[in-house]
Amino acid sequence: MRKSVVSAIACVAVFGLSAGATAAEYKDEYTVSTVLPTPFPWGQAAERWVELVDERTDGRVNLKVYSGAQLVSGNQTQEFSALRSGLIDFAVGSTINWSPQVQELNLFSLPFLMPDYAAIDALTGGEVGDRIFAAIERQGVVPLAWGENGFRELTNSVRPVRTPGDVEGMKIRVVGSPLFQDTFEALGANPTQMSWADAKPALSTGAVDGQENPLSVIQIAKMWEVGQEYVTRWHYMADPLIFAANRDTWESLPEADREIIHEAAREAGRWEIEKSRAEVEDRIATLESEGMEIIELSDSERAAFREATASVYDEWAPRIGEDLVEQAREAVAERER
Ligand code: X2X
Repeated sequence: MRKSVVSAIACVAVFGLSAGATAAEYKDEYTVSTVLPTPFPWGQAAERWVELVDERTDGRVNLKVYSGAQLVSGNQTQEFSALRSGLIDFAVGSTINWSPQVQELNLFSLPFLMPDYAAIDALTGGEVGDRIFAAIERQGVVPLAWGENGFRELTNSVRPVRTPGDVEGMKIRVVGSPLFQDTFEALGANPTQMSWADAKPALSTGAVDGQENPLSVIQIAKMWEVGQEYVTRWHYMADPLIFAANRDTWESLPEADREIIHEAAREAGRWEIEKSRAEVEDRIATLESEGMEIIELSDSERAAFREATASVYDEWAPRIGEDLVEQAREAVAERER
């Protein structure tokens, strides 16, 4: 035994230097988890990242997208834990899906906090965004860049929704997030938490009457095919996407590659945000041509939903951090438009 220890030390002494000086050891493949694949903007963001990294590292860093949260058997709210533990190397994830592990991410789910794109940008691009990234780091994951799933709108198969009273008693599929449960309960609806994988089947059998997702998702997933007739554009919240890395994977990579991956994530994120915002009008036209009725709310109609969900702030601001919520409100109020 002693001899083997000695020879091991000798090996390190002989080969240690050269091993350190040669190229880092790369995995054959690094996994990138997403929920939605291409052609959803979310999947496109991840694919763009993969392409840029491939090009700029001359194939040294081989990222591969696994969509449908398949690396966590479709349990999208487990994605962050898997990213932290190393089961997943990289991810482009929604703030909603990671909020059970990172309380601060619930900020973006607060109803009617962000009225427009400028408000989202004021948060993600400012000190609030830095604080959110710091919270993710504290949870053991390396945040790299922002993307966007989009303003989430309400669809249903029952009736046009213009007032909180219209959603009363409606069975609504929501993501597995306790805050969403509270928002829809505050409206008098009957929310059911389920993964994206279960959402369309539940809509098509009529197990639920409605759901909420960005227009891109409503269109690409062809929600009209599962009986969804009405879309209410209430813009009650928008979920940013976050590009991130497992910490050990990140630290195993040479500094130069980390820089490339980081910059590629920023570029892919910016590209996807711009593109998905630019596509909204076309999406609406498609939904209309497929026979969906689009309900636009007036300011006062939207205010009625805001008032009906105000209790969510009382419940959630302490968990998110009162000062973070306050800082976010100020950043939104002072945003440049
Ligand atoms: O499950 C959803 O609704 C989705 C696809 O938008 C998210 O992953 C947050």
